[in-house]
Amino acid sequence: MNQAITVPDLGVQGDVEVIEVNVAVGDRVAQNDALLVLESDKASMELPAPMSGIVREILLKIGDRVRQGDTVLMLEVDASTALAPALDKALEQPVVEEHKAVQQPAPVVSKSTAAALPIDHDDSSIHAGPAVRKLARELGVELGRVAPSGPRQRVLKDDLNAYIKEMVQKAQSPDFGLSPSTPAPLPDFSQFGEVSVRELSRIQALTAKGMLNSWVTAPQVTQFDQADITELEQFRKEQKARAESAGVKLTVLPFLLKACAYALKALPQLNVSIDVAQQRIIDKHYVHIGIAVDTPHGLFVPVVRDVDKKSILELAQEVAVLAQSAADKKLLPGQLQGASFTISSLGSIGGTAFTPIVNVPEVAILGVSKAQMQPVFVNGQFVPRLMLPLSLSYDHRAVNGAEAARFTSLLGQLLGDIRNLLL
Ligand code: CAO
Repeated sequence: MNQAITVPDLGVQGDVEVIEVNVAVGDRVAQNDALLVLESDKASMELPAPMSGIVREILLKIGDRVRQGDTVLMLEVDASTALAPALDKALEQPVVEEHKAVQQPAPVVSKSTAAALPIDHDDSSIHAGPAVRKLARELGVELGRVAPSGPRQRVLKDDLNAYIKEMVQKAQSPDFGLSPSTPAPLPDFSQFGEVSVRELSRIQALTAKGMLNSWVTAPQVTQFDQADITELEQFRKEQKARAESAGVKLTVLPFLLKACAYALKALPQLNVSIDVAQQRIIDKHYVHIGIAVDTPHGLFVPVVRDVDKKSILELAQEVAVLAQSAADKKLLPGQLQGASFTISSLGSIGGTAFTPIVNVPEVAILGVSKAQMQPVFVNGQFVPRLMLPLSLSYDHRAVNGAEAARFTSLLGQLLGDIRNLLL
């Protein structure tokens, strides 16, 4: 049996515009499925199916204007539901969705038409139908966050689905959804000039992921300082030949390792991890220091264990072995784990300072730049001194600025007179 579905009393003067047609000829609709969305100058309304059936003919299109009594479509009504008592009840007691901003008389319905359900234009003027609003409420989605694609900035069900899909993808992405925003797609660079494309190596991909994780997890500050290593350098040069005869290349790095181990024991606040989720600090009673090693395959950070218990020569030897293993891609997974602090030395390359990124879950990293001869004012006169630039980045959730400044100043004292390391 075909039934003409007509526009009910909308409670508005004159005609209204059809802004959505939600069905097509041949569609099966259930009772209360949205057939159309109508919009007056005051409100939008969904026209729900008064009964279930199959759409046989649609008599209007988007943009048409209709008024009470106009036929909207022909519905082939299911014999079983046409006479269902529930239908009578539904037609006599229309469901009216909350309608905050616009005062609207309750729609009057007849048995040949269903109630048009007013759609609220809430305080922030978000346009969306009752079904979309209901779904958003159930899923806890703030409709204001969903980009609308419907006419007059209307949020459609597809928009809500797209938003939810994007959120789920972000949460499941390799960066754990921590990325502050999804990067914009890259332009086609070939329009600007010749380009070629290379795949990221595994180590480059891991480094990128680790850096992003550190960047978005730890609020970081960098403390700059300088250490006077004039005497240290003199001592190093004196010992270099002796070290070489033992097969060891003696650079500044093992001294830095030793000084950092000493400072980490003296100021253990920098030798911790912070666990914000569990509201606790984990104090490390060991001193394992990672060394950033630059290789043609990418950046590796092998770990020197128990730095506080090893001699300068032992440390020099171990760094050389680890750096060679990194270059040969022969580091074992265990050699890349367990650091409680990191040193990144760019001193052999150059630069005056930089801001290293904390290797989370560690809470501090020391960046070292190139030592330079500088005039330093000592006892009333300028004297040439070899000054080593130090850049200590720290996770400000776990380390206070004062602690960081004490740390670099202690490093300055230790490196300024390495006899301090013996104490
Ligand atoms: N100031 C001045 N000279 C320095 C110096 C400094 N801060 N640090 C090292 N040098 C000197 C060394 O003393 C050595 O000089 P000599 O040949 O006269 O003895 C020379 O520079 C070369 O040192 P090196 O690089 O062979 O050895 P190292 O112990 O200083 O460093 C290693 C070892 C593995 C850390 C280094 O080779 C390396 O890979 N550095 C890069 C680390 C990096 O990429 N960090 C960035 C990470 S974040 O992107």
